[in-house]
Amino acid sequence: MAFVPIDKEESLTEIPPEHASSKCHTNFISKLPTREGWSQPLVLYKDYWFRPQLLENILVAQDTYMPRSNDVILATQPKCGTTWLKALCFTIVNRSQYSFSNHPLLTRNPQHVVPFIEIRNEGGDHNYIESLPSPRLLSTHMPLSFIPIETKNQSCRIVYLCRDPKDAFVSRWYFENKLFNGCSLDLGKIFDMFCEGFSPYGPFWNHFLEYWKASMERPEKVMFLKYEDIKSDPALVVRKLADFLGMPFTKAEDDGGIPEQVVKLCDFETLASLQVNQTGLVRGKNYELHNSVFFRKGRVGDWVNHISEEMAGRLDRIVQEKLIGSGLTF
Ligand code: PAP
Repeated sequence: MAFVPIDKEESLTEIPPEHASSKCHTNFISKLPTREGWSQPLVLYKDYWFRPQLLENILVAQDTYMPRSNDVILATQPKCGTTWLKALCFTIVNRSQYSFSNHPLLTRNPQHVVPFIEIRNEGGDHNYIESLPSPRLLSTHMPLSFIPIETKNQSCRIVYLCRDPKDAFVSRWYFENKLFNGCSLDLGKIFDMFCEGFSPYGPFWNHFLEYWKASMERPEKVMFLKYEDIKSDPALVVRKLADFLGMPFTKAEDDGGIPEQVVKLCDFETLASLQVNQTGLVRGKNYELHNSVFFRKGRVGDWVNHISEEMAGRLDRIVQEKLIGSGLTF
């Protein structure tokens, strides 16, 4: 299987595409239960909370995305390591195309080389994904049950990445305050909401569990990863990813240290120090997003610097209770 690299500059936007059903979706969304507390009110749809604009994009994607059996989908709860997973998988599947010294990731943010299914490019062109040649490397924050795979009888491969909820929470708090200029969310208040499952794409435990169960049932199709496991042995995970993606490293590649070079290129320090990730911008119709918002600390356990032991214990107990019996633990 040869993945075709994306040459067109892709950018992220939360602006919904011009779509015939868009107005209809807007009306539908305006009638959904709404709750305030985050930087924007969230709406509840099929037991998950979303920003209204993103839900609109999801509904459009459900109408327009035509899964192909050889699609590979990188799925994450936001702030669980999407940028890293995109960089790793893009580098693994395109390793025969690019040398490490002249690699697209040296000049483009990882978020832009793997397009989201539901978040459209700047022009709002929802046909962009359909115009990509197979096999496609795509990404999503959608819960598994929202991806129109099963319904269209396709069986794409999915790589899911999750993270210790305490670190994902802290990362979300920073991101939210940076993304929405002037927004200053009270950490204690949004922690309470997060613990209730009220957060964008939350409850996070249901998001985790949907993919976890699928990975137990169909391990050849759904690979489940934890951010902490990549941190502890990145080269091992890179090898496992290459196997899962049907592109195992040859003995010569292994002997030549290619997995380690993939790790190095996609390492937080390497990517965060690049000019494109320090000063680059993504423009949407009514906002600008700095590439740097995707790089903060990139550490395991940074929560200790932001939430108390008592808060951590409370969240840990909730997570334990929600995941009980599933076999998934943190
Ligand atoms: P998204 O959900 O908005 O798409 P995502 O990449 O999941 O973004 O979240 C960003 C987090 O991943 C940040 O975590 P932090 O706030 O705890 O620091 C960011 O630093 C981290 N991150 C980005 N790139 C890497 C990388 N190459 N290695 C490890 N962590 C990374």
